[in-house]
Amino acid sequence: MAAPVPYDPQSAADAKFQKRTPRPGVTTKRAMCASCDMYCNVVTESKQGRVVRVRSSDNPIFRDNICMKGIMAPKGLANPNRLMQPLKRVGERGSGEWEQVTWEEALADIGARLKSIVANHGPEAWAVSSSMWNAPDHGLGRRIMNHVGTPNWTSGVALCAGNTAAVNRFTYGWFVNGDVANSKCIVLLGHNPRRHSWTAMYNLLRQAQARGAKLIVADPRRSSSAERADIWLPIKVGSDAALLFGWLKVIIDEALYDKDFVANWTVGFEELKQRVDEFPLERVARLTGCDAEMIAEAARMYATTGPAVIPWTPITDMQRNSTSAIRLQCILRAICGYLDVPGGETLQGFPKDLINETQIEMHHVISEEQKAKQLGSDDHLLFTYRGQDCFREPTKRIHGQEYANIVTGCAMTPPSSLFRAMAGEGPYPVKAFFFIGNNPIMSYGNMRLIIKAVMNQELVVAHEQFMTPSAQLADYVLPADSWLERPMLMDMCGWGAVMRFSQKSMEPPGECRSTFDFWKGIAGALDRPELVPWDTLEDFYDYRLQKLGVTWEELSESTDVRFDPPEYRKYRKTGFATPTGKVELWSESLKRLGFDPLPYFREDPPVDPDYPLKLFTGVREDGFFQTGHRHIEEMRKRHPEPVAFISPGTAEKYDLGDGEWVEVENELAAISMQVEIKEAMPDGLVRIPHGWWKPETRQGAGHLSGALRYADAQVCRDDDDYLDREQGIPHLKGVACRILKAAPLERKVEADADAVLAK
Ligand SMILES: Nc1nc2c(c(=O)[nH]1)N[C@H]1C(S)=C(S)[C@@H](COP(=O)(O)OP(=O)(O)OC[C@H]3O[C@@H](n4cnc5c(=O)[nH]c(N)nc54)[C@H](O)[C@@H]3O)O[C@H]1N2
Ligand SMILES: Nc1nc2c(c(=O)[nH]1)N[C@H]1C(S)=C(S)[C@@H](COP(=O)(O)OP(=O)(O)OC[C@H]3O[C@@H](n4cnc5c(=O)[nH]c(N)nc54)[C@H](O)[C@@H]3O)O[C@H]1N2
Ligand code: SF4
Ligand SMILES: [Mo]
Repeated sequence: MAAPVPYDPQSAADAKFQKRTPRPGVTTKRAMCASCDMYCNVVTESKQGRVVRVRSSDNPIFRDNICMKGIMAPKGLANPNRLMQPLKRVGERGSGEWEQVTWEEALADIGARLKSIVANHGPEAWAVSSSMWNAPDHGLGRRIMNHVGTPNWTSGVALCAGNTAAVNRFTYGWFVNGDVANSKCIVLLGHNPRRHSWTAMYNLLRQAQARGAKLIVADPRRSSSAERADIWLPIKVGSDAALLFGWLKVIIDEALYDKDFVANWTVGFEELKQRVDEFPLERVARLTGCDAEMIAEAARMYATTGPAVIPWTPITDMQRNSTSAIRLQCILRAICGYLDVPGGETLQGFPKDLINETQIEMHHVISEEQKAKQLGSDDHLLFTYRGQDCFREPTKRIHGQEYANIVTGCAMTPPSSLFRAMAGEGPYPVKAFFFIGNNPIMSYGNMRLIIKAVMNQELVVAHEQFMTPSAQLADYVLPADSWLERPMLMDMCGWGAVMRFSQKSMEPPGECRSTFDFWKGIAGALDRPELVPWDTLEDFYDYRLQKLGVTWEELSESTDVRFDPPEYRKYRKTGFATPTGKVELWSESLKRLGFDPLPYFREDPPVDPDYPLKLFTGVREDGFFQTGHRHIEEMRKRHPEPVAFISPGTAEKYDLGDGEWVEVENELAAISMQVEIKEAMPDGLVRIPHGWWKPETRQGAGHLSGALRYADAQVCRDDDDYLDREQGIPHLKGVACRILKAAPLERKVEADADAVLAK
């Protein structure tokens, strides 16, 4: 989740709302679109109680932030596929047989069964997977889990921004928010915002380039950002960490770093220098496939055209070397003097006037003994409680609270460890699994293991808008409201010191309820109603805003965004929120946890002749958000089928034509897609799209509406070679595979699907 609003409170405060005069019979509301995790400020227009139009904000700083997914939201959410009633499974799990029940019946049964699981197996036998951008619960889920005593919470943020936040803390104690709007040089590692993908970020980048900022892009593909870049580094997939070592080599050898900052505010520069010396440019050129002189030129541009930013990128969140790749970005920012300066990488903290989400979560109430049981604490522990404990004291020292669950990624169970335990391969049994605003079987690595894990549960509960492949395996599917149908107060979970407001535009349809109501219901069903004492979301927001002495309603009527005044170089007064108070280039904390205290680079395993190609999952489609939106006809017209991109050279080598159906296969599974030959792709690389299923096709365990045929998560490996050591997240950028014409393998996919059904 990210919402890069310009870090420029003055312009936001001064922004004159040119509120348009509504047409007769039309009601307008200021809202935040949550059809993706960008959360653009928008305006909704309603007639007779229904939203009929979503348009961009009246606030000039957000004027251009609107994309087709946001525009299509009223239609997508009014789709006949929308879940309207609570459903209880009546046949076998995954049989697709349901009966309608009331919320009260569902909650009473869920509560009774959960209490019994907790009594018989311990609270840690209850796990939850949730993505706060889809289903913001403002920390209430964790609050209940912490009181019950289970640490086993995971999320899509494990592969997207939450893990980056957790890794950033190991260098300078917090997560940076790049001031793109005022930067002079921007580096995109893969990350490719477009008009319909991360629109607000795309607009910020375009504005920055228009006023002269340089753009450096590293991407194996000639992406649209690469085409606009001052320097494009056509990097080998998955080799970002090696590239950044090359940059450091140039910057240190040529003394382009900020000597005062390094001398006064860092520890471990000499040790870092030694490690960097292992990466002469010839080696880096071999590892990355890029020209050595071009690598050097990019490094010089980054170091000397400051202030520069390396905006957060999910590409380095999903690699075998993720922790090192992220640490190297942190180190570059620090030694080049870009931390906490205008146009650089701001360290903002929580919004000061708000009870923040970490405070709502109450991580101090779960006992140390229960925290120690968090799955993954013994191996891939970086974003678990045990890993993040290193920052309790320094965070208290600087931010006044011990815990900072930045982007909700700093007290998580690694997904791979969780799903193994749920499948019966862990240190203790997990018996109950809830997923809220998350499609878990398709959203991590090794989908078939996750299916096994879900099937192995005694209780599975989904809170969803649609009957996703994951929901098809639940015992209860409870219908969720949408961003049009609830008020929202977003802090950025510590990523930025900003509050953002979204008004409710219409009533939720049918029996759809908010995540707040879901957790309030669960608290009641567990006989702990006092944990969610507020009657409504608005009451809860009033509570969180009490320091300001205004109500949610008053505030949301007056503005859509509220920044804390920016402060720069705060570390000069307080130090950094690390154990040493400095930027830790060499990390004692990582060493104590059993990891390399410096970044390093694990090379790819040798090429297996059976799987000579490499695949990556990504390049988001304009019309969908992640695994969602496949039910919207207009969007499916744009992207009717899952498509694998390959280069003309690869097409020729394997005798494949445009539009031909193929199987992309590795040791885990085979998935079906159509080939699209793209000049922009390098030879040997296959792009597969994320999250494909077809809601119009057969539901239930054997098909899962096509997920068993198309979903990328089936070929995303989670064995040790393919997991980042420190975080345990899967490598989605460079997985060995082969491509075969469809005919013989079509049968294999069917056979595999049958095998899953038979289990
Ligand atoms: N294999 C693989 N795994 C990945 C990725 C990948 O490329 N490949 N990408 C990763 C990335 S970048 C991300 S961000 C994560 C995303 O992971 P998720 O957050 O799971 O994303 P979605 O697939 O969008 O699933 C969200 C679900 O929430 C539902 N939903 C939407 N709004 C609401 C709401 O208001 N309330 C409730 N209760 N439900 C709602 C939608 O119907 C949808 O089914 O996945 C990560 N996992
Ligand atoms: N329309 C739409 N917009 C979306 C989303 C969506 O589903 N639909 N999802 C949103 C979410 S949750 C996210 S996280 C973002 C993701 O959006 P981006 O960060 O832009 O990621 P991708 O589009 O997957 O890929 C971006 C680029 O990374 C390149 N790439 C692939 N592998 C590597 C590698 O190993 N190294 C480098 N340097 N580059 C590589 C690809 O060639 C591609 O050009 O998009 C957001 N925006
Ligand atoms: S980028 Fe599009 S879908 Fe995402 S929040 Fe903005 S308008 Fe909505
Ligand atoms: Mo993401």
